[in-house]
Amino acid sequence: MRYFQACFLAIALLANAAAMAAESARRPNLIVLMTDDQRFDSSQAYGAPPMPTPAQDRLGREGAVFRNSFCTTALCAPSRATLLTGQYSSTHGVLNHAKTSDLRADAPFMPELLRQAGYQVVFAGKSHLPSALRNRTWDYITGYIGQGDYHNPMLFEGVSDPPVRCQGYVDDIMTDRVLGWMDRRDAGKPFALFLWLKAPHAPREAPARHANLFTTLDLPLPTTWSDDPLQTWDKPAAFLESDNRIADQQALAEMRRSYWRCLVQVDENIGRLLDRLDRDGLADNSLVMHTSDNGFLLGEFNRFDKRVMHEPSIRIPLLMRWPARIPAGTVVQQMVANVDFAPTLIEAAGLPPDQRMQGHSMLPILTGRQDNWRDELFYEFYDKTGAHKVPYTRGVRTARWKLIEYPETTPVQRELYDLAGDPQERNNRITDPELDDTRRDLMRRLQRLVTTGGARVLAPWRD
Ligand code: SGN
Repeated sequence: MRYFQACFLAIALLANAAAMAAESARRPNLIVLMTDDQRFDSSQAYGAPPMPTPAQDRLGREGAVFRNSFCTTALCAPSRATLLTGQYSSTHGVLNHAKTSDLRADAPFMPELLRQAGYQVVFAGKSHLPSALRNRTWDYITGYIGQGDYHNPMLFEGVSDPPVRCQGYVDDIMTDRVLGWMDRRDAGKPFALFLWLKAPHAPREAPARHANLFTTLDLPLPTTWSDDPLQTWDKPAAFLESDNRIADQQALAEMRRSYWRCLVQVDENIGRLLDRLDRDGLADNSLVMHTSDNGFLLGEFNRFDKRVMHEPSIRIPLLMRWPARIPAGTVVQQMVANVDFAPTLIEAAGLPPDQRMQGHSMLPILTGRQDNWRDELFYEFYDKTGAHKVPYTRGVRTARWKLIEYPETTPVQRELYDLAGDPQERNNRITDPELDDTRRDLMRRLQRLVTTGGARVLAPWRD
């Protein structure tokens, strides 16, 4: 009898182990492609940039295009940290680009949660965190400290060796290294791969093969370009006095040329990765997402850069393909934020939600399982001493309205836009008596988000 019981137990254990192995084999690979300062409308999947973008278009066509995707702070390091933790900047602790501004020890670190669940985890490229993520455990990590260089960059591999000078173009090398790792990976385990490219961040240098592109590019001026930008727009001093004005049309033309030139290789490198997934038969059960850390003003209101809460700065591209779960051609209209990305990856990996994360998995809205999605988006910005002198900013955006405030100004300066009638945010209606109720409602929402929204907001609430 004992003998039969033992046999039965052994068979049950084996069956269980086999089921677990099959389950883990089915878990999707997770591939997170990120660029730096890539505008929402810079691929054909969203807009009409001056070059073809076949790889990004393919992701959108074969998966989902999120039409309303936003960052919760438009700055590189805090935004990247939000993707990695599912938390707001003021909660995970990366507020700006100060050398001391790194993740709080108690912040959830999504790649580590995946690693503990059996994923191979790989990071390649720009993190912009002071640690360069070398204080974490990876199956493979390569990248650089801070902004890095485009040409012949100093790159590290592993967590302890010092960076060494490498020949070539940074985003090409990072992609090569990721493809090289794919040759060596353990095919019995799923992987989570973060390939975070440098382009099109300033000082925008394209690879030599594209150096002469767009020399004669002649684009119309942005519709909010003005010959007298300080008088034209009814915006508060906090916005007008930021140091982000483009000198003249010639400077704008040069900025646009270098910006678009830099993005051509981004699509090429994404294409190389997608081709490899095809070749290795991995495409069907891999979730591939492509996004950017923030958007970029490219001449709107005669300005450049990100940081501000206006649409070109906070809107980010988000394409997501996972043929096994997401129907091709899906278009998502709901407002999603980068605080939702980590919870989404965690759910896709089959893990329970991490209660410390402040966003929500987007899988239910992708598969039509959920109607009651967020109807407001919280924004915060804390790099007031960094480049361009943009003051502390916070605000709330709904599908129709946007309230922006600069909490350290006295009296508090604010902007209010009706995005339905004024998507370009030309008319600041903060003092419009017709919108008294709307303004009060948005102020209440913002106060609730600031005081109870879970973010450890730095500037207190003031009426
Ligand atoms: C950094 C900033 C850019 C900024 C340039 C130039 N990037 O590269 O936003 O335009 O400096 O600044 S950041 O995301 O790392 O902050 S300037 O002050 O010299 O014009």
